[in-house]
Amino acid sequence: MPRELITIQVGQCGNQIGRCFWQQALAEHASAAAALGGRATSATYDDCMSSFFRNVDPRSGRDLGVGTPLAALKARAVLVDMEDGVVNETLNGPLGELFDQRQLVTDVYGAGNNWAHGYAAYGPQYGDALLEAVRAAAEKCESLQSFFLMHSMGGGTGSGLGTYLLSLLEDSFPEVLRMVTAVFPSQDDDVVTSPYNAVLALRHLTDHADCAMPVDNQSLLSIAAATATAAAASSIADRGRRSSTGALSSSASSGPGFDGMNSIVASLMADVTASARFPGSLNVDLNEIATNLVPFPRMHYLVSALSPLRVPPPPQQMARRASLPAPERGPRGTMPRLIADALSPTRQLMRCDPARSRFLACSLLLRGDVTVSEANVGVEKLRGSLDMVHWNREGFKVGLCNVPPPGLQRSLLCLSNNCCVAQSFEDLRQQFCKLYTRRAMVHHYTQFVDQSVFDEALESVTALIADYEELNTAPAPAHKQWAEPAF
Ligand SMILES: Nc1nc2c(ncn2[C@@H]2O[C@H](COP(=O)(O)OP(=O)(O)O)[C@@H](O)[C@H]2O)c(=O)[nH]1
Ligand SMILES: [Mg+2]
Repeated sequence: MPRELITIQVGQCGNQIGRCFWQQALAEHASAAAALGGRATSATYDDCMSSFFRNVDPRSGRDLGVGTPLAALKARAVLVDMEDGVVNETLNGPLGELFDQRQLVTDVYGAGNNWAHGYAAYGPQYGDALLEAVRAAAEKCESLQSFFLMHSMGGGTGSGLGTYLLSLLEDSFPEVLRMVTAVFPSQDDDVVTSPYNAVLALRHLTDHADCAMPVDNQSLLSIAAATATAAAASSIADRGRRSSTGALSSSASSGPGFDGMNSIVASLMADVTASARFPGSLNVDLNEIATNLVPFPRMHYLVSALSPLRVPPPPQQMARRASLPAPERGPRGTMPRLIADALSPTRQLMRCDPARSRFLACSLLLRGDVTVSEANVGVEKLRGSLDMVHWNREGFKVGLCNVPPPGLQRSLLCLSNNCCVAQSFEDLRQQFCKLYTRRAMVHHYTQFVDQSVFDEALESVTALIADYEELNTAPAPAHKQWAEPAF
């Protein structure tokens, strides 16, 4: 019986990623789509869907159980933004009916890309409303397993209010896992205060999340570009039937450009939760990921890579009321290919190269038609080639979920708890220090918080980097040498 997850999307980035995520979640549960279109009455609400969705009688608002016909799906989600434009777009778009008023916490002014405004002003002001919305969602779960926070680190609302909410969750729901998908700014980010916001938020992510999957916009952008190229190539090869793929890449270039990037993050979240939702021969739920991949509480940053590239379903397929045709199956990647791609630095969702640094642990979450023995052969090869910390040489966690992502036969999500994240955090720390040595823009923050918060955040990120670096360079203890008898 799958356990439930509640997503909490905070700020512009969090809500735009959330929108992509819910589109993909609906596409994945495509067996329900016909009923969503109102044409088939035979589709029923099943266990797999219950992780992410409630099945609600639209007239009475009453929850209908597993096994009943689909009535109306509501997402187990809380939408939070202090500038309500993106949330309103979601509500007025094709996904609008997935959410009701009790799931929303919004204001109109925004946090001005200032972490301190989100954390210290909006936090206390909206803390009760946030908890109430989360409680309402939690009460509708039978066995709530995890919160899934989505936000950016570089702005004000997602970064400030998002991290404030994380400690509220820790206090009010200590037994529920706190997973986070955090979008880090690119080095040429438009938001000039983004290094401050990211480092200030990082301290709270380190202290209050159970597990975080950092992604950065530079990496997302280059993977999205590679995906668009792959999509264009496949549409040339297969022109007639897949002309819609071409429409997707042109909309990505004409729009704000975030759609393709956000869809990669949505795939990450779909894959990391797939094993908790769908059946499989080696199920790995989120608790097991946290248990196996996080050896020390603060060192909970998992670098992710998806293999193969995912071409998202065209927008018209993802509309809530549209019928979803059975996805076309792409080529069937071999295990060595999937693994090699997932370890390539060009595929990491964070600017990192895990294969060249030491692993604390590694997880391979496979979906589709991969057999246990194929997976074992893959892990065996990795065991010989990756640098694992000496006290966790067996630290591989493998998951096998039968249901592949739409459009693929098989896929791999590789999650690495790897010392290479230290370099990304060091780059961020240096950007922070460039501003902070001059105390530039600090006065915007000291309206809301004491300046000591800057020093504490700097200390926290410095210690985190040092922890990873120490593990990266620590020599393995020499094997005990048996002295040869002296005769
Ligand atoms: N990947 C991605 N990044 C975003 C998106 N929207 C904003 N960002 C990034 O998030 C940061 C700004 O934060 P934003 O979410 O707009 O601020 P907030 O609304 O105050 O939380 C910058 O680094 C932006 O590049 C999005 O939809 N996707
Ligand atoms: Mg905003």
